[in-house]
Amino acid sequence: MKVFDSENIRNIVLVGHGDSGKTSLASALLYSAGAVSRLGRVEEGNTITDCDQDEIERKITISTALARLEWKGFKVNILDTPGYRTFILDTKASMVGAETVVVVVDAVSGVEVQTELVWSFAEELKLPRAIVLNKLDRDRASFQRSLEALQAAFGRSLVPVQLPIGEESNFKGIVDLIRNRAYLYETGTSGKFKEEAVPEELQSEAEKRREELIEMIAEQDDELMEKFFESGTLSDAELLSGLRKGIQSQGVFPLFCVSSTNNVGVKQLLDWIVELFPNPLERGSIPLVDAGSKEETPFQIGKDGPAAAFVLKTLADPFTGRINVIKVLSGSLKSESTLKNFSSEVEERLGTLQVMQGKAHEGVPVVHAGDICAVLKLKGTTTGDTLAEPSFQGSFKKVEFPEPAISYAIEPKSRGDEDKMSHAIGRMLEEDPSLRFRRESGTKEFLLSGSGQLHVEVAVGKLKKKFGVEVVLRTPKVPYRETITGKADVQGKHKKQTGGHGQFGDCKIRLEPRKRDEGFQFLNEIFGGAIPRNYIPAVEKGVVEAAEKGFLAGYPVVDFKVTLYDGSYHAVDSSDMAFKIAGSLAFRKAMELAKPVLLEPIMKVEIYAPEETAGDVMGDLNSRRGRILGMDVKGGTQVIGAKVPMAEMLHYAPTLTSLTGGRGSFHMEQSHYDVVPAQLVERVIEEARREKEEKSA
Ligand SMILES: Nc1nc2c(ncn2[C@@H]2O[C@H](COP(=O)(O)OP(=O)(O)OP(=O)(O)O)[C@@H](O)[C@H]2O)c(=O)[nH]1
Ligand SMILES: [Mg+2]
Repeated sequence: MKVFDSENIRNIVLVGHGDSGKTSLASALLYSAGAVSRLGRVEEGNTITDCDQDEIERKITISTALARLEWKGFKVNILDTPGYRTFILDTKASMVGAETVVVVVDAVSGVEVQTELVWSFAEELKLPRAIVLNKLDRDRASFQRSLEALQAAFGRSLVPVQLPIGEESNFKGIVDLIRNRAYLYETGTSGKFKEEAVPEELQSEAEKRREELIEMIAEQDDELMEKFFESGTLSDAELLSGLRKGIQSQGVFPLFCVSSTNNVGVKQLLDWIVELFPNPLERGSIPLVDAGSKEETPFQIGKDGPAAAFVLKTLADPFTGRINVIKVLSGSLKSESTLKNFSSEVEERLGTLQVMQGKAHEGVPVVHAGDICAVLKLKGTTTGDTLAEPSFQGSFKKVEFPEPAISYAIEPKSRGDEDKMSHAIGRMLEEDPSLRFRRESGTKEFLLSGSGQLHVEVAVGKLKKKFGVEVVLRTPKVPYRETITGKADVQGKHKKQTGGHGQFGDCKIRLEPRKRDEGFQFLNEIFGGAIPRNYIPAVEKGVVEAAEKGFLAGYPVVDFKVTLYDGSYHAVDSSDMAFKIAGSLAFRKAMELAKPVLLEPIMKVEIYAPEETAGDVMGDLNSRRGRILGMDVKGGTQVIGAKVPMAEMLHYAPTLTSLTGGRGSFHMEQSHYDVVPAQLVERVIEEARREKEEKSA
């Protein structure tokens, strides 16, 4: 396997809305460069980058895959990411691996919701961007309309460097505005083309667009601007170097034209990827946390210095074991070397470094700064970790994952498999840090959370296929809580005289509400030893235990203050146990008087729906006790923000699907707790009682 120097490497990440053609473009790039012998198709399940069984079955990308090709002496690493919102966090995490973000846009639909989202990720990560306008061969594809929408969304620094020749099914080539030449492709998907002069009917359009491009490039640099004012144009060399710089400094976002499935325009795109896009050493600084001071300092990818690499992604392969995809950010990494994991503090011995082609991998002796490779079977290393020679003394900043939107209660099909299930889920979490698994203390259920129904379903499918654990998913119970709205002042006395040793504990407490989320507070105001000091923790424990058991419907009581201000004791009969019981008794008595209420979790929901269905979606939200917070239109999609009680959102996904004809999606996270309206309280209490009976039956 060939080894490439940092300067001869280009790392690109393909991002975009679901179905825009990222995987097909990766396939066309690989085929055009001769890295594979046929043009893989998503429909046929034979692309290099949709290599997982689930991806092949569903015909969508679920998890980022890495592939590579060689073009004119350069190595291009391609990260093909998911476009579906449900999996978009994987996309974001993969973006840090590239120096150029290639935003793939469907020429029929133009700017879509996820186009904007991935653009905002790239902005946040300060990454250079290029746009590939794909599917120009489709009916109703439009260069003009797509360009207008793109410039409206992302500004006029987004400039075409190519024009399509022929429309829709007649799309057969491109005019390259940089070289001022035309490239006409043969029909079929061979990728064979002829270079010609710009066709006459496109000359005036090409000239106008070329001038716009030159002007935009001149604007990037004072010297070029001066030159442009003097001579009214730029030389080819200035155009090229100016465009390179403009892309790198994120002042220019070039737009390319292709049809991935017809393999048109792809070879010119390859030319420009290696000629215009920045190499890894030209990447702006990335944050590095010093191992000693824990301070963040800017770090520049460099060939010198100790070897260091960042783990972009961890895959759990049932056959190969753990695969870590890493990017070398400093020095050169050699096969069979020993590195320190600066995140988990373990020492890792690397085997042979592997370069990836989708699922397949192949050994290499050394990998230089900026290149991406894989290492197999590391013990204690996962996504976001830093592996380095001990003298490196630092770790790169991890990508943070927000709380997932949807939770399901999960349990193994066969009882007693809890441990096996937890273990398998643990392995899966390594691979997918946007999944979460926890036990909800309020309801005692195991919850598996993901960014959407599909995400959790795919995870459950994997549990079965990869780890042989079958589970059932249920709608999770709503973790209601209880609190008080009034005050109470009571005495709790526990006195028992049975045979030998008696029991005696006596306490007086005040119970008062606290603000939402202020939690529990216990104040001891006993003076003069009415209760000896060593019994006071027992009173508190009694209160806490009673509060956990709830009062109205068995849900934990939260946000209250207890002040213990008096009591009495017995020299012989008092004990921790007696005072604990007294504390519990006092608490329950106080609850009766303190106007208890039920609290329910309220979700912050964001819904994406086609504009024409927005009315129905909002009507439905109203019937779910939802409060609309705001509305926004993004490229034909209505974005609705709302707060809705969790209890009303448990079966929302199928409703949204039917309201929007399958085109809607949503995202939600817990916002806060609010009082359950009086007319619904009885129902919740009743349900809780029934459940308790079922359990004890
Ligand atoms: N006509 C036409 N169809 C295309 C083109 N590129 C992709 N497609 C089709 O569009 C569909 C989606 O293509 P993919 O490559 O899977 O899209 P993707 O962006 O990778 O999708 P996700 O990974 O699910 O986000 C497939 O049916 C492709 O055959 C193109 O240039 N022209
Ligand atoms: Mg894909």
